[in-house]
Amino acid sequence: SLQASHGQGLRFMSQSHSQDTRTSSSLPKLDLHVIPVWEKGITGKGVVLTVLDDGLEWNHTDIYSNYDAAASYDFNDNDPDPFPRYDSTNENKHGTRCAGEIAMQADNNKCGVGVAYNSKVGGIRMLDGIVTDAIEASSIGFNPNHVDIYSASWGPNDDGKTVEGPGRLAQKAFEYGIQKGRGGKGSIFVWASGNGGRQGDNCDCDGYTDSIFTISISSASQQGLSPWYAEKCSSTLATTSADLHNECTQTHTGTSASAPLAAGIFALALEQNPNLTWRDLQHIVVWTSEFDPLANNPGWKRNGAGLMVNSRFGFGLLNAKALVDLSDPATWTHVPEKKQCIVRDDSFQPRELKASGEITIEIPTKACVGQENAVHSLEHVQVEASIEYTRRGDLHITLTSPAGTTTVLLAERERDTSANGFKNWDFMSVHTWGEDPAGIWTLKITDTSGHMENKGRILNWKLILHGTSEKPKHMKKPRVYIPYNAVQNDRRGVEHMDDMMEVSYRAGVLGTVQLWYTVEIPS
Ligand SMILES: *[C@@H]1O[C@H](CO)[C@@H](O)[C@H](O)[C@H]1NC(C)=O
Ligand SMILES: *[C@@H]1O[C@H](CO)[C@@H](O)[C@H](O)[C@H]1NC(C)=O
Ligand SMILES: [Ca+2]
Ligand SMILES: [Ca+2]
Ligand SMILES: [Ca+2]
Ligand SMILES: [Ca+2]
Repeated sequence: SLQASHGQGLRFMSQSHSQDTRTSSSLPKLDLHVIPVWEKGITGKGVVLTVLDDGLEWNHTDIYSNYDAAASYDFNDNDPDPFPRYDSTNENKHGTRCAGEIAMQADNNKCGVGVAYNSKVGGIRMLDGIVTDAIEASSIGFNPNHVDIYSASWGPNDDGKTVEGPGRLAQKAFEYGIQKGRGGKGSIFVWASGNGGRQGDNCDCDGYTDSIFTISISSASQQGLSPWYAEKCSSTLATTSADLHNECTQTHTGTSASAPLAAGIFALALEQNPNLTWRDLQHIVVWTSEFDPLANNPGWKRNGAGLMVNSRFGFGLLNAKALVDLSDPATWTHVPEKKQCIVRDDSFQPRELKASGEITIEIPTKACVGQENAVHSLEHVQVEASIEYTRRGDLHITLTSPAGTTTVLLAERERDTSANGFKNWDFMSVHTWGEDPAGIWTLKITDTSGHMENKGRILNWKLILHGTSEKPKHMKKPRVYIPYNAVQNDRRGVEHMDDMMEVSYRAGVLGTVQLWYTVEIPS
């Protein structure tokens, strides 16, 4: 059974992180470039979001005018009113905070302003009780021709030893949303990558964030580093940093806060171009996220398509202006039809693995060349595998692409002593995005734990290549990375809006970046 552990992690965290740690106004400034988008008049109009969480205080003075009852439901009590349960021991304010990040009203002298402050926002109350597959499915699939974007900050227990993904019904709801949602353009599912860092968890073992249908968002700390609660994995697409300060929320941090901030930014892109498909949006995120503000972290690599990627941050920090500019319907060309090429070896025999041992499987492929489903330009890659092992958390799995990009598909988890292994688990990576998959892939499984009693075997595997036969138009020229300081200088002078609000992101100390999302209402 699943637990709402990301949300609970956040609640714990926001209590323990209540101080304002900004140090100096002389720090260089960095932002997610939201204000230039607002200045173009793009504020989320016509876009509907919902927050799948512990409820929504919809009559809140700063949310009420943007509240959308048709994007709301209470699956814990089975009624249309998602108002949270408040009692002396449990303040379910998480969903309300997330919705506030997205759509707090501007120009009303109350609280702050949401990133997409003219969007409509609803709440699905579903975390305040036992979270069943049916409740998840109902939430993920709620009113998919009305709701454009779903924001979720929950998943399997973040305890560092769970391996779990969507159940049968939730998986069906994702597939339905992708195929039929938004009039067939595909529901946008924005997912937090998890808060289990302290438990040695990593999101390889979280089938929600690992899904190709979700846009997984990680967070950067105030110092522009990977925070203590963050999880690493190869399915994370991008990063935000969200420490909200305003009159109504002291602080609100963690990947739980990062996902709704990303959802709000995606609402700006959908106002600019409502015709974007779910895959258009993933491509645009990949192509416009900023590596430079997070460059001082370990783990960056340049993939075979020239894209910088990191298992802590995906393709980097979201840049709202670049994202909206690339979405412009006057210039954006839909990415070509999705193709899927499955590579398997029917003569494969189970291979044994022992402690200190290594299994290397070479996978030559022409990527279905000459067939209707040829893939020449990659999006997601999955390795579906069944592995038996006496101690699952000691396994380390990497995949190296023909272009030489090595992705960690599974990192060790100290607390995961389970002997259950993986049964047809989909390991997913976005790190080879844009590469040509033809050539020899290498799958490598190792155990360097020194636990000499360990043993097991890989029973079967298949490599699933997702992508397009034609290179998408925007990728025909190489991605150009602008050095961070240039971006920063470009932003000076647009930081103050003439009306009510200021949003600033402050950058940091010791060559690292300190990020702040500050919302102020002048008196
Ligand atoms: C919202 O509704 C709740 C429950 O009915 C009530 O206690 C609260 O005062 C209301 N808030 C506002 C701002 O009206
Ligand atoms: C979206 O697509 C429809 C149908 O192709 C078209 O009529 C409309 O102009 C498009 N909207 C934008 C903003 O491009
Ligand atoms: Ca209710
Ligand atoms: Ca406000
Ligand atoms: Ca996790
Ligand atoms: Ca995902």
